[in-house]
Amino acid sequence: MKTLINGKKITLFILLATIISTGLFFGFSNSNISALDVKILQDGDKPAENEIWLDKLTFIPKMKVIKVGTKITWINKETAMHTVISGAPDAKSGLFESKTMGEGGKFAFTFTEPGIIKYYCGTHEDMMTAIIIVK
Ligand SMILES: [Cu+2]
Repeated sequence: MKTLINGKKITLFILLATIISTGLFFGFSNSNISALDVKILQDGDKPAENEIWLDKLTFIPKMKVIKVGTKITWINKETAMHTVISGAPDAKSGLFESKTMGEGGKFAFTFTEPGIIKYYCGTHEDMMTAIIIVK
């Protein structure tokens, strides 16, 4: 009888531990991984170290920190036509400007100075972000 009670207690402890750890795991996931990241992981496909994808009308990753001398390659992963232009829609900076890219189109630029470089898509001007270049 005593053994049975101990057995039930152990089972209950394991059950509670499982529920708590599962809750922590999913709670952690939900607060730190956006729906977009989850989609990328499910696809089993994500940008390489120095790639930025143009997909679902956004840049992936949206923000990136790189070192001076890094060559970034933007790749259009969808059928929508995109461009990559330095600056902002009302103020091109002139540092770089791609041609219009269809699906699979690529554009590369090597950042040689530290700073924060804003860039956007000329065909979807709400697609706008920045890249941070550090020494
Ligand atoms: Cu675009």
